[in-house]
Amino acid sequence: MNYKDLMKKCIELAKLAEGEVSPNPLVGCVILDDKNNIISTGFHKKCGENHAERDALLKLRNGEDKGGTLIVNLEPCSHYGKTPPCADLIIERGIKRVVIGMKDVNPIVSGNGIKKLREAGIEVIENVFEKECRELNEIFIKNMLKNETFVAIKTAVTLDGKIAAENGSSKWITSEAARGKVKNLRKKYDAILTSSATVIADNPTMAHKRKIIIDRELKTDFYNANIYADGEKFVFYDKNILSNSPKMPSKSFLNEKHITLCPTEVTGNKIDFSKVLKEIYNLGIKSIIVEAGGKLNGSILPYADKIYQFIAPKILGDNRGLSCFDFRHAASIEEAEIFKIQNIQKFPPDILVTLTK
Ligand code: AOF
Ligand code: ZN
Repeated sequence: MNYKDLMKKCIELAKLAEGEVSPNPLVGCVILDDKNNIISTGFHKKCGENHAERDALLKLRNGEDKGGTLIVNLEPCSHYGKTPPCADLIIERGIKRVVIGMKDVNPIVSGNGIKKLREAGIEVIENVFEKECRELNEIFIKNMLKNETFVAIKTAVTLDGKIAAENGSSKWITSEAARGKVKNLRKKYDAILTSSATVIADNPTMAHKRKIIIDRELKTDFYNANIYADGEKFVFYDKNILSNSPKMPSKSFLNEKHITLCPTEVTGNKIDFSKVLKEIYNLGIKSIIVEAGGKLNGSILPYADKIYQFIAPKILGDNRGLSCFDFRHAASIEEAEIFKIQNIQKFPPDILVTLTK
């Protein structure tokens, strides 16, 4: 039996909860009866709620699934966490075969779920459609293996790589279809990160439940800028700015507007992004999407796991326009940063090139 299409279905189910499960993985599950008919599906809907396997199994009456096959994109868990182990329920229900997309990278589980199932006499088929399953949970994998926040950068550029003309105008380089896709991408990430330069130049709203603003000198207008209108805000600024400086808003104002000030290290006018990213991880923000100008994009590029580059078929043809990664003078092509193209999609008349490290 070819389980690839059913694994694809697990991925589709898992994606229904995109943006809802952090810090947990995205997981979907399909159950077949002993004649290989689909009798149930499920997915993990929210951190703290039932895992995908439990969700799918509990929709069935005990006995209905006896002798059946369970397909799931992540190894079933073996631990008592917020819910009891899925492996135990699978064994209890008399499932005879479990098909898994990838081994769990969570050290508490990692292989123990598979072992438990095999010891109970269940046939386990591993690594089906593995590359796609790993891609689905790239954030979870980075969090678990490195204890670091996953960093994606989004840019919208002309064919000649400019994010704005010399006068700063950038509305709009890409089409409405492309900008609609950006709204969808944002949902996958725990927070949007931007810079004071972008807030001041474009006054964007960047609708999201959490926003991070890099504002070294506290130059943004906390009272009027659109970015502060909704959501939870974290502002990283130079820790040397005194708490009694006139730029510092009052504690009660900050509370009322859901703004948290995060003092951070600055060396020679430059924010230390490795420190900022650690602080972001410690705040419980497991993934970010960066939407900013060339300077910030360039500074954070060494930490980027992914780039979403929207490209419009427009040519500025002017070397004074603003570049999307503007952080150095590169004298030769040997100095280029190299990424891999993961995917190319059309959002007419533009394209989206998705790149990874
Ligand atoms: C999920 N959903 O469908 C599966 C998970 O905090 P807990 O108790 O929900 O446990 C989370 C861990 O369970 C998670 O890190 C992963 O290792 C494992 N499997 N988690 O959230 C699921 N199957
Ligand atoms: Zn589980």
